[in-house]
Amino acid sequence: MAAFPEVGKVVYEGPQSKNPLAYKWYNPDEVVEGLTMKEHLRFSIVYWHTFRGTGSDPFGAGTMIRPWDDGTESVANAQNRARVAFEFIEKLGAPYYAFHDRDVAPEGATLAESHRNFEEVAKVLKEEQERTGIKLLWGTANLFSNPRYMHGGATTCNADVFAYAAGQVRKCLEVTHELGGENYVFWGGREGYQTLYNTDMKRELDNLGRFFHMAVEYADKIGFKGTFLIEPKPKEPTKHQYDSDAAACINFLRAYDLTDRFKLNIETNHATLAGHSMMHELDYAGMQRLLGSIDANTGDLLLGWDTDQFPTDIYLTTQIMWVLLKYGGIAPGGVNFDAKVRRESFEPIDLFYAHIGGMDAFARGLKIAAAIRADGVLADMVKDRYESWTRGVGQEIEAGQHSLESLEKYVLGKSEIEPNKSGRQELFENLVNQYI
Ligand code: XLS
Ligand code: NI
Ligand code: NI
Repeated sequence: MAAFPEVGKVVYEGPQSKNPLAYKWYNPDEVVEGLTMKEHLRFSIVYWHTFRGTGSDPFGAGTMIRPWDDGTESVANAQNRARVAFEFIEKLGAPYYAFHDRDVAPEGATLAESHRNFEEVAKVLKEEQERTGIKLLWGTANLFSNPRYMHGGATTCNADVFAYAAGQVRKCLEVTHELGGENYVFWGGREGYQTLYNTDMKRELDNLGRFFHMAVEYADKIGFKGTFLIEPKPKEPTKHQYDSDAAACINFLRAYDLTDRFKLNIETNHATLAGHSMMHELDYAGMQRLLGSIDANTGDLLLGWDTDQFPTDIYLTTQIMWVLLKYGGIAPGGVNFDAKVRRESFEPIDLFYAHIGGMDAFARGLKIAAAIRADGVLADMVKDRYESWTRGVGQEIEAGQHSLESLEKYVLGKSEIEPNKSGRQELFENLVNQYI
């Protein structure tokens, strides 16, 4: 029996359509800069928010109506839910999904039982992947929900907990590989601290580096070729998350010699919690060739936590797609909707509205970014801004031909230096608005 009988396949009807269950902008086969929208955007649906989110918050119980869910933590319920998830993803026409081990299958009383539960549900995931052609963008292990991880998984003070986390990640890597996962994510759940008074930060970070090397070794052993991704986030649940932003993550990867296998999964709401824009985080990772994938959502700038809202702001999606195009696209990563419907949007149909809106916002951002690039006006203005580096002393400096002394001599020998040019920020902003 269908879980969403009132919804058929969501199709592109164009901007004039008034159908709330149709795409206005996301036209999977439309070609932009030589690739189809489907290939550019590589949309992925998250299992945790969309199929496990209950709508509960610290002030009240869950609100979500999910008629297919019997409310138990049984394997049979998890298997049934998996089939519902694929019905949903298939109707949306999204090519990928992503999960935590504990979203898809219930945790058992022992690690062995958890592994068995995971295997039982993975069988259904595999069947459904084969039936629908939907693929796994990434898997990840939940090393933060169970109370055993109160001090962290790979950065815990308790060596047995580190061992438990290792066993859990080994299994999750095995299942991710078995399901053809194209990436594997580590979001640093409780890898951080609440106070430095009780924390040996050096030891914790060394252990985190060690943990990641173990993951790489195991991946090599089983032939998993996917990209490993770490996901920057500055706070929540810990006061200070070790993977605080793109720059901190990249420094960590370099310090522990992991850059050949790891990249970053950048999330909008995490960027803003870190006091950066998403565009900044993407550009920073991109310029270092360490941009791997994105978690597409948005925060609320008036709130200081990870609200994980669906992205609908066209400026945001334009900026994201602009940077992704600049660095040659996101594959084998994707645009993964790490977003949840609001507690008050409790009906199953809201899941469709949310994703359709997010996918349309990204499709529009892609088209706008491509138009800006095709026109070249902005790029030319940037080029002009840095024009002094293409000739004379600028060119010589960049060619490594100068020292402090030679530059001092150069300036002393001139009657006056070249005047500055206006930054023209307002004009740049006006130009972007012409394409929105
Ligand atoms: C939490 C993270 C999480 C990761 C997956 O803030 O965004 O959802 O993406 O573990
Ligand atoms: Ni995320
Ligand atoms: Ni998040």
